[in-house]
Amino acid sequence: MSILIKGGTVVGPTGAQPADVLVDGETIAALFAPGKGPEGPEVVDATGKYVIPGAVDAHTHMELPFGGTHASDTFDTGTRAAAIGGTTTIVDFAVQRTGEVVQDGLAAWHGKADGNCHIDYAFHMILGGVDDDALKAMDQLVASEGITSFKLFMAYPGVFYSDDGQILRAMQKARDNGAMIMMHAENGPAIDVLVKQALERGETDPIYHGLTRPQELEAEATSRAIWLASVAADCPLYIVHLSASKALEQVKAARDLGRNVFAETCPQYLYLTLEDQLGAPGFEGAKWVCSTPLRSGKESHRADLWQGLRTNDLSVVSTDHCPFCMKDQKELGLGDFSKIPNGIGSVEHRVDLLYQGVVDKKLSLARWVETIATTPARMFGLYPKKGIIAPGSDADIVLYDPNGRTRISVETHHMNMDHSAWEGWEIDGKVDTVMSRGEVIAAGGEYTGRAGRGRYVKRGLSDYLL
Ligand code: DUC
Ligand code: ZN
Ligand code: ZN
Repeated sequence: MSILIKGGTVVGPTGAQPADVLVDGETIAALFAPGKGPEGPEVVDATGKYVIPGAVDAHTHMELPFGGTHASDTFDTGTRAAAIGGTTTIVDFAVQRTGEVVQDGLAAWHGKADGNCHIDYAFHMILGGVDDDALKAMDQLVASEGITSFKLFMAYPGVFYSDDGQILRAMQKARDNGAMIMMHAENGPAIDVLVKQALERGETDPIYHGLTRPQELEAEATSRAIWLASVAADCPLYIVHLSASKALEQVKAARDLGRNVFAETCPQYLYLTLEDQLGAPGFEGAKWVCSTPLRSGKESHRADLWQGLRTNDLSVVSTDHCPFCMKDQKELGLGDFSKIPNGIGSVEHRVDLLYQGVVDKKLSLARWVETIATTPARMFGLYPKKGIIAPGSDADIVLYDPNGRTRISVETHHMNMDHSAWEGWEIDGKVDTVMSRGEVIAAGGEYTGRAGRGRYVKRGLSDYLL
C-alpha cells in the first residue's frame, strides 16, 4: 500500500524543507517538492506539522534486574509507551550477569522481547564478567548476532563492575572487531566508601544518593576510560548518561585531540536538579534516584550540557529508561538510600522534552532530530535503515505538531509506573502521528499498534568508526 504524507515540513539533520513523502509498503519511496507527488496513494495530511524520522532511543532497560527487583516496564508496556511518544526504535541492554555465559544472557533477553515489542528493537550487551569466554563471545555477537556495542561498568562493585584490567581487555577486543565500548563512568569503589560513611552518619534520605556520587568521581572515571581506550589503540568509546560539567570537560578535551570518544546525555540531566527533585521532602526524592545522579542546580551543569549538545561534544540524547514504581520498588530504600533501585522512566517523553529545547532556543530543529534520531542510528549501526527520511529507509515517521501541547502526568502516561518523574510538565508541541515501517500505529490520540509487530534489528558497525 502507498501513502503520501502531504503538506508538511520534512526535518532532517541538515535542516528543514517543505516536501511530500511517498511511502511504499514498509519503506520510503521518494520525496517530492510540495504538490508534485503522484495521485492515487492514500493521503496523510501533514499541513502545519514537522515530518521527522521516528526517534531512536539508544539506551533503555526493559525488565532490568536491579537492586532485588526488576525495571517495571516489560518490552510490551515499554515499547508501546515509546511508540506513543514518537520513538520507533529502541536499543535495549541485554545482560550477562557475573558468572553467566554471554550467549545465555542474550538468549534470555531475546526471550523477554520476542513477540512482545510494538516497535523495532535492537540490543547492546552488558558484560558483567569480562573473561576469556566473554571476550570470544564479543566476536561472535559482532559477527553473527547484530550486537556491535558492549556496556561496561566502572560502578556497582559486586554487581556489574569491571576492573581496569577487564576494561582494557574488552577495549582491545573491541578495537579488533570494530565494536563500540559503552561506559558507565563512575568510580564505584570510591562511591561505596562515601555511601558507607554517609549511612554511618545517619544520612539516609534520597538526596544522599547524589551527594555520595560527586561529579569528581564521574569525571575521574570518564578520564580513566578515555585513557584506557587510548592504550587500547583508540578503541571507540561512548560515555553513557553523562551528567556533569567536569565529565563533559574530559570528553571535550579528548574530542579536541581528535580522539574516538563520544557521549550521550539524558533529559533528566538537562532539566532536573539535585536540590529540586532528589532533595524533595521525605522519601519523594526516591523518584529521581538514578546513576549517574542529578546534579546541583547551583552549578552550571545544565547549561553546559545544552551547550555540549549544540557543539556535538554530546552527540546523542537517550533516556536511560529504567522505571521503578514507588510502591514495593523504590520503597525498598526507605531508611537507606543505597537500597533504592536506580532509575527514571522517560521513554515516552524524550521527543517532547527535547522539542522544548527547540522552543526555548537551546537547540535548532535540525539538531533536535539529529540528537534523538539520526546520530543514535549512525552511532549504533542502524543507519540509513533508521534515523532519516530518505528513499530506501524504513518508513518510521513522526508527524510532530508545533502548535500542539503536551501535559505529562501519571494519569495519562503509558509507562508501567505509579508516578511520573515529569509530573505536571507542559511542552509546547505534540506527537501527532506515528508510523512504523509504513503502518500508522498512533494518530490523533488513538493507538492502533500491537505487541509483536516490532522486529529485532541486527545492527552493523558504527558509522563513526575511524
Ligand atoms: N543507572 C541507572 O540509573 N539505572 C540502571 C543502571 C544504571 O547504570
Ligand atoms: Zn549506567
Ligand atoms: Zn543505563
